[in-house]
Amino acid sequence: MSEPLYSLRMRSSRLDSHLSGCERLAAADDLERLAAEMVGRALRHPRGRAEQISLRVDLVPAESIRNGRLLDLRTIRVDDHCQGRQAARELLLAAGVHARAADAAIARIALGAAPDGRSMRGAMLVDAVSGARLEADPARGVRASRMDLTAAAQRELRLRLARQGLDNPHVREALVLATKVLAAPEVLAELCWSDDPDYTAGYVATREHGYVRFPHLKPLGEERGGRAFFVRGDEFDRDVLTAFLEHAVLLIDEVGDIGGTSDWKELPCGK
Ligand code: WAQ
Ligand code: MG
Repeated sequence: MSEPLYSLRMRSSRLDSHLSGCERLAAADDLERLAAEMVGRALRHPRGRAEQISLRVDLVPAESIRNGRLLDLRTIRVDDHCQGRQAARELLLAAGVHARAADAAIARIALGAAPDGRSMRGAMLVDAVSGARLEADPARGVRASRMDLTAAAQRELRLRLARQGLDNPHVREALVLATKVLAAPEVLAELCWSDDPDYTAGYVATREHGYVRFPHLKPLGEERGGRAFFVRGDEFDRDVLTAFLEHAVLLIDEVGDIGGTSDWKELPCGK
């Protein structure tokens, strides 16, 4: 790797509550444009205009940058969020998450996983067997950052997503985030749905099936969303995993398969 990169992290809030966040990697030449884009996004969020915006920029040394390949993506057709959550649950079980842990995580995201009943700023760490929450701060959770696509991979991804009608920032950023999260060996699976009231889709990411989207994991208008990273309790060191998710630098240079939409039964599950 030649060129050093900057990590950009944006976090915004409104009415003392988390509004949005975004994390990117950028070469020096792109830094100003990306920073302006992030600020613009916080000012035009579907839940209202940000009242506080924090933007943090850190140089990441070239030698710390690892490359990788994006998870494959596919969409499973579901009629509504009840069916979507059922399908997401089955996929989590197929990845080795125990039923009580999957059910607990779904229920917590649905009820607002932060102590005040709203969405967290980051993700829950969930023991895949017991369902216990393991993150140090239940309002903040753990935030994955320092991951992005190379310019060439970004172009290729946008082309492939556009063919499926999916080229939007939610999909692009979530796919990159899930790829980094699954790069941690102690993470078995991730579950996510958006906290934006106008965006009902979510996904389960696992090593075996990749990034599997469900068009409905919550009802339209619902503001509670979140993420759960399911970890194997026996292999898990919270500080090591948190340091990896927050600090390891992943620059994805290879795009995975971007598949179409299929019915739930077509997914080869539980083999
Ligand atoms: N690290 C950990 N957790 C995060 C991060 C992060 N960098 N960013 C957001 N979260 C958590 C936080 O609890 C948010 O409330 C929640 O995730 C949702 O964040 O169609 O838009 O940015 O394939 O609203 C998924 C489906 C969309 C995309 C996800 O998430 C698709 C989305 P949002
Ligand atoms: Mg959001």
